[in-house]
Formats: sequence, structure tokens, C-alpha cells
Amino acid sequence: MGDRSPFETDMLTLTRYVMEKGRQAKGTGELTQLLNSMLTAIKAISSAVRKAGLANLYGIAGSVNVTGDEVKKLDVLSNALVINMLQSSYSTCVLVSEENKDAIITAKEKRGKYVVCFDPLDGSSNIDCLASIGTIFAIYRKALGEFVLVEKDVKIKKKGKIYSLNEGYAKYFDAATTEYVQKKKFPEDGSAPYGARYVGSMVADVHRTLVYGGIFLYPANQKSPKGKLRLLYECNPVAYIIEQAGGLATTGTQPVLDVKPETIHQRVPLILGSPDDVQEYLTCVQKNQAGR
Ligand code: P6P
Repeated sequence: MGDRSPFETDMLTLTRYVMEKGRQAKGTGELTQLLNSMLTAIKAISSAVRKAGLANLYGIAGSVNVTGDEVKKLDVLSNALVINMLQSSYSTCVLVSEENKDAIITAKEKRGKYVVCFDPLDGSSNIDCLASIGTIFAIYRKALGEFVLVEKDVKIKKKGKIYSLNEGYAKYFDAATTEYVQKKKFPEDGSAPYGARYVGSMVADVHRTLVYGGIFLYPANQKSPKGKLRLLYECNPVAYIIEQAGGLATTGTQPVLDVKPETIHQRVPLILGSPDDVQEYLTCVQKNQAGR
């Protein structure tokens, strides 16, 4: 008998997991439709990224997005795929994309109860060198503002051995960040220094932090006084996942998830990861604020 096709096995794909949980929830099925539409868009994006070299999709699209980032051809394609799939899922009412200045209101005849905020292709500056990139999204139930947990029981280490930030900006760091990085490189207790890892795609750096433990930092600095990462569709989604896994995610002065959004493209500083590592960073912040 020939090898069984992957569709004949009982392999638990994310699509099957979503359908199974959707049925158990005995709800309207709208969230299941939304998640499966998002999964289809992400599979299409992944296929386009893999073929980018052959399909002449590398390079820039000749514009900058609303937050000043250079737009790549794959950014434009990814954004169109996500918007199209989400609006045709009949489950969304508002979309917020890193690539669109204004919120996108779903046509009345296709409207549902979910708000989706997303970065269609995070890590654009790494597209042409094939470094890890990815799609980030947050699903907010209209008027409740809740994230939907799609993966359970993932726990982050209490303390890691990796720190992750762009040390190219060291001249712009504030005193707390400078002191913290120094502690990681030259531990005062004689323990081994931390490893340094920085991909420059937040999805990759945060995923590694979740899996291996440690700390990711994109703090405010003289170059980016409010930080660079956007609250609604970059910081909130990963802060929620990290906190659910037992980690911490802070702006340096308050938990990221406590920040009340004022504009849809608002930037905040982001420091997240293993609780002991983030607490050690916060100690540096408090010490430098006290001027001690
Ligand atoms: P920098 C990618 O462009 C991105 O938005 C995040 O994915 C990443 O963490 C950050 O910017 C990298 O910024 O200033 O270190 O190049």
C-alpha cells in the first residue's frame, strides 16, 4: 500500500486544532472562520516569501509606510493577502495594519464582531537576506479588547542566559540600559556572561526568548524617544503571549498591557522575557531614576 497522504493521518495541524476547539466551544464559529482565514493568508505569504527570489518579489516597493519604515514588495503583497482573507471571512469589523495609515472598516455586508491588528510581514529589513520574518496579529473582540489564547501551557524559563537588543544604538542608550547590558557582559557575581542574540525581526527574537528564556529589549533611546515598536500590533500581541507563559513585558515604567492606546500607530518601549531577567532590568531603571 502506498504511503498515506498527510491528510489521511491524524496529525494535529493548527487548522484541525482550531476547528476542534471551535466545535467544542459551541459558539457561532466566527472566530474559527477568522483564524482559518488568517492561517490561509499566512500560508500564502509563506509561499510568496519562499518563491520571492524567482518571482522578483525582493526589493523595495518604492514607498514608506505610515510609521516611516521602507515598504518592501513582499510587505505590499502580504498586506493585501491578509486584508482580503480577513474581510472575506465575514468575522471582522475593523482592521489595523502597520501598512495602512487609517483603520480599515469592513463593508457592512461582510462585517463580524472581531477587530484584528496586524503587522503583515514583521522583519522586513531582513527579507532579502532570508532571516526569520513573520506575521504578527492580535484579535480583539469588539468592545471587550481581549486577546484569544490559541496555544496553552507554554511556559517561559524563570531566568535565561540570552539578552537581545540592537547594540548598534549603544551611543543612544539611557543609563539603565547601558548598566544592564554591562551586567550581562561582565556579571558581578563571577557567573558566565549572557549570550547575545539579535535577529532584528521581533517575531524571531521574541519567539526565541519564549523558547530559550532570557530577555528582549527595544527600549526608548535618544534615536527613538518613545521606542520603535508599535503598541497595538507589535507590543501587545507578544506581551500577552509572554505574560501568559509566565514572563514579564514592560515599557520600563508600566506593564505593556496596561498602556491605554491613544493613537492606532502609537510606539512604546518594549522589554520582555523571563521574569528574573526583566526584574533585573527594572532594578537598573529604578536605581537610575533614583539617581543612586
Ligand atoms: P532595528 C523590523 O523592521 C522591526 O519592526 C521589528 O521586527 C524589529 O524588532 C525592529 O524593527 C528592528 O529595529 O532598529 O533594530 O533595526
